[in-house]
Amino acid sequence: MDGMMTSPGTKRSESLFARARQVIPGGVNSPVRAFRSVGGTPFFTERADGPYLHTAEGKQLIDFVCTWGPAIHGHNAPEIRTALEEALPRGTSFGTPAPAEVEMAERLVRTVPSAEKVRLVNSGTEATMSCVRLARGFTGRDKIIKFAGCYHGHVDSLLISAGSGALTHGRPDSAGIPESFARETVVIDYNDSHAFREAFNANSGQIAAVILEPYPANVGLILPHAGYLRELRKLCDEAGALLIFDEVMTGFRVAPGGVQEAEGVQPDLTALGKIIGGGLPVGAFGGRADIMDHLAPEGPVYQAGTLSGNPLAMAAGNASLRLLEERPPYEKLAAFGRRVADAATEAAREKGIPLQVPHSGSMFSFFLSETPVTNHPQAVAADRDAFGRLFHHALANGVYLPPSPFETCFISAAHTESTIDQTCDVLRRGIRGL
Ligand code: HOZ
Repeated sequence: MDGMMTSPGTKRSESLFARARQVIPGGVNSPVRAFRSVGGTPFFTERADGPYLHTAEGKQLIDFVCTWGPAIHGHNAPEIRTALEEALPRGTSFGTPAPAEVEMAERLVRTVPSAEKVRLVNSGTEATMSCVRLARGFTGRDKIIKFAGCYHGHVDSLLISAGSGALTHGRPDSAGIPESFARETVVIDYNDSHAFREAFNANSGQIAAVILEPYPANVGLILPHAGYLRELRKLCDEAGALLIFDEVMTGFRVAPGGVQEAEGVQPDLTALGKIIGGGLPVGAFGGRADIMDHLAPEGPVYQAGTLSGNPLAMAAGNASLRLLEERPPYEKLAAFGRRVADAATEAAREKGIPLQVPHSGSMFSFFLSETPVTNHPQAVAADRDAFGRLFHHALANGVYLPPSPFETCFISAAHTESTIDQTCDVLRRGIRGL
């Protein structure tokens, strides 16, 4: 494949990036896209189809970012495109209730184990922000517990010790967040039950909610110790705090019902996004009916949105979820995930290179680390320069990994045996050359 897919030329992308930097801060509309963690100029994408991105230079890349998760059916899936084409002539926004949002809500309630009622929003950030406000309104308490390295979008009270772009750019605590807000957020390490108990003891009767990505996936991918999520559930119940799962990345990804289905642990509230929009901007949050009914107009917690339940977004999202029901890709995705992880791990073992490849279904990441990574301090201690070299080797050979070790790779149903074989081959050679 080296001969066929040499390193993407960057001339047009460089010129676009130079123009972008004049008018967009950092030249990007979301920081990780700037490639600061791995170096170099980001390529621009002209179009995307199936498992491939096609760059502004006309190069084809096997894509393991999958638009940061949503593209579980691959890019430009015909069924989603058709649904959009059918919806478009009926109008782009109504500002009234519409049938497709009921279909979406029913589908979410049917599939996500803990969701008795849901509300639709426009992004994962809105979903987590609304969960936190609702939890505070419901419990009458102010403090929340979050986990270092977990990223819940750019919500003020959650952008503290955050993962994803915040971590990539070395600023896990964003400027612009008042100290008084930050004081309401208690941060602890994931997978540490002792720290969790201590946090509750130190803030007795004050914790409204505990929010986490049940599989943290914005710090690389981290998996829970056996029984850990169950223990969080139990301690939340004892303390009268709500448990919020941010399943924006894992919902409909690790299983249709997300981690809560896979692990059999039910939160009180769940934030969703990405896959449920089929590539259009959608988020949702849902949970126990008695909690959700605290939302306006039923209750005192205000939340609203002009474009919430947008008919085009609902059309794409319903088509995406319908496809998952009709042709569940989960077994195939998990088999592909295992193959990539095994190929990389084996190549590293042969050469004595310290590498961990945590994976769950179609999600995986790379930590250049001697020992398994179970929390944020271990993730940031892994060798980031080596990750950057692996990233650039892959890119030069036609494989696009996320441009930061603090993100997660995704596989889509449009990936084929042959694209996975090519990827394993590229990774083996990249790892041997580290
Ligand atoms: N930070 C998000 C992924 N973990 C989105 C990144 C992007 O869209 O650039």
